[in-house]
Amino acid sequence: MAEAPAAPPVAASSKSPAAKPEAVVFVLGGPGAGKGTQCANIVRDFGFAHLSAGDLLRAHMKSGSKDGNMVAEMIKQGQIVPSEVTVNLLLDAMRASGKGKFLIDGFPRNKENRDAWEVTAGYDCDFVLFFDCPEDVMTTRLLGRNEGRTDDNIETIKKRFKTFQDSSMPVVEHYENKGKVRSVAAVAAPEEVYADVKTHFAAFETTH
Ligand code: UP5
Ligand code: MG
Repeated sequence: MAEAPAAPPVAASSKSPAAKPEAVVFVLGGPGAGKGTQCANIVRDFGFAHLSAGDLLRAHMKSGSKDGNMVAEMIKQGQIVPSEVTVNLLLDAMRASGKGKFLIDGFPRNKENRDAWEVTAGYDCDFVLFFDCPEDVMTTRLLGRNEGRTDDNIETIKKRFKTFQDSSMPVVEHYENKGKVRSVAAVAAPEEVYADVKTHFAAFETTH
């Protein structure tokens, strides 16, 4: 008798909810807190796929898609792109990766993002990895990055900080109230920060 096919790890269509993948971690923290830097370490040691919502949006804006100009302008203004665009990019990238463990970097950034994720994906994260970093440290890092990002200038950085405080911190607080936040001080050198990050993933692996 033929075996029933295994359920896909993520939505077969980005419009329909699917079974929850093995692990979904939202990685949050202010602009320049070190989310992308630390995600690379987690990928290397714990076998996660890293999906940066910002990277996906930047690729989308360069792809000539019809809403590309809107996305480009919103990033330059430090504003949060409408959830439908971001959630669909993330779910498509998850499906394309063929992996079952995901770091969702820089998302959800506001309540609308979080609600749209729960409705469209159909499941919540396992936990939130939060990088705690003061604005002066983040400013120095962003101004020294030199990767040609349209938002790494002091005017946009100030707007990004305001958006983060007004819209994104309430998301972190929501998850704090659910006991899902694993917070890491992000000021030290990358390898020291990672030592803390690693303890959270090692603990997750033993209990999950
Ligand atoms: N660096 C890193 N760690 C360091 C350490 N411990 N010590 C010293 N230096 C350190 O790091 C930034 C810089 O600091 C690098 O040069 C690094 O070497 C150094 P990085 O790891 O890149 O930090 P990260 O937190 O990833 O910073 P990033 O600028 O990517 O964060 P943002 O949250 O601002 O950017 P993101 O790409 O996620 O989003 C950009 C924009 O896209 C948003 O402002 C918004 O307009 C839009 N967006 C949405 O609308 N919706 C989304 O869901 C996501 C994004
Ligand atoms: Mg980043």
